[in-house]
Amino acid sequence: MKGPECVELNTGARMPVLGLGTWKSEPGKVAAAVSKALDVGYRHLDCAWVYQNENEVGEGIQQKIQEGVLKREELFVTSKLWSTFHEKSMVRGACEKTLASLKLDYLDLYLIHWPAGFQAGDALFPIGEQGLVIPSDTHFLNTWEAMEELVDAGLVKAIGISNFNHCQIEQLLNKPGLKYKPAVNQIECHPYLNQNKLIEYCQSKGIAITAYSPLGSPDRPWAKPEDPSLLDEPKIKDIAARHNKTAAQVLIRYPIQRNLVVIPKSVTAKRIEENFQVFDFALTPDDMKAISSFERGWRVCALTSAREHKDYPFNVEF
Ligand code: NAP
Ligand code: SBI
Repeated sequence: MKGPECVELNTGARMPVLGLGTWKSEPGKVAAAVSKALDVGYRHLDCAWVYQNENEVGEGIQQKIQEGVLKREELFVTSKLWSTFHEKSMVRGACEKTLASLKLDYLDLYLIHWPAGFQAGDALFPIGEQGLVIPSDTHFLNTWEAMEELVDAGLVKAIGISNFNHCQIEQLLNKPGLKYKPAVNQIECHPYLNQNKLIEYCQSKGIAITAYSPLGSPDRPWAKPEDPSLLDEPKIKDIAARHNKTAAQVLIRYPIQRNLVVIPKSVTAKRIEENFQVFDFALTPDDMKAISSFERGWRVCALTSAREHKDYPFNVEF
């Protein structure tokens, strides 16, 4: 079977432009979702320690490798270092836990999930008196050195970042003694938050972009009835109808035509299949322009409990 399209990373590795997201995928459903995705041709999975479901994601992977549907080397698996593990001494252990849960001996990509470090401990979001997250006294430049060691130890093929703004990336690229540049910045990106400036900056530095929440994350826990809804936008539905496609397929095709990687989440078999059927049509330049005009600076993942953190990424323009 012909694999899906890929982008080439600055490591020389190829990363499939479409992956399955797994945030909010319940442990009881995600193994079947991963199995279904691998059956229909997905070769890229987006995971994270904080999603608390990596063990079950690993069961889905394991099942399909054992059935001979695919070999490990045909799959691209990303995971992320959670913010409570930013101390240099904690990074390797965190990565090893993720590898054990996923039942893998290496990751294709390991990201620093957020630039801001949180107080170490059992709480994933340690919250202090003001309702704000309690910071750690770490800095991502030091955490990055421990990420580089994971590459040298063979635990991960590539390292990258997520939710970093361009000033933070500039700091990383200018770090004295930098050994490996980030391969990817994974950021929120959809027609309500097109991220033109940050994308242009990263692409100019050879850093690939993964677009998260491409459908506007309708299952985000903090959704309010008055929030805008991409999947219900009449103009997006019109464009979809003209191509005989669904609004979700248009929202997934849109970042692909911007040379981005995209990771829609679903645990519904029919949608997992639908979301993969995006390589048999093309949006026109007019469609692309119309879709980009929904820009409204609207974020799903603003992480407001960290808004006063010294390394909070969203207090600058991009
Ligand atoms: P999303 O992919 O934009 O939306 C997921 C929601 O859309 C789910 O409710 C899903 O429902 C529904 N859906 C999927 N396909 C659909 C279709 N064809 N028609 C109608 N509804 C559909 O949201 P997301 O989960 O926030 O983002 C995607 C992934 O990006 C995450 O899962 C995660 O892997 C990653 N992410 C990373 C970060 C970060 O900080 N790095 C932050 C956010 C997200 P069902 O599942 O019920 O089918
Ligand atoms: C979680 F598991 C819990 C909360 C939460 O809020 C911010 C967005 C995020 C994240 O950090 N990465 C995600 O994919 N979702 C998340 C995850």
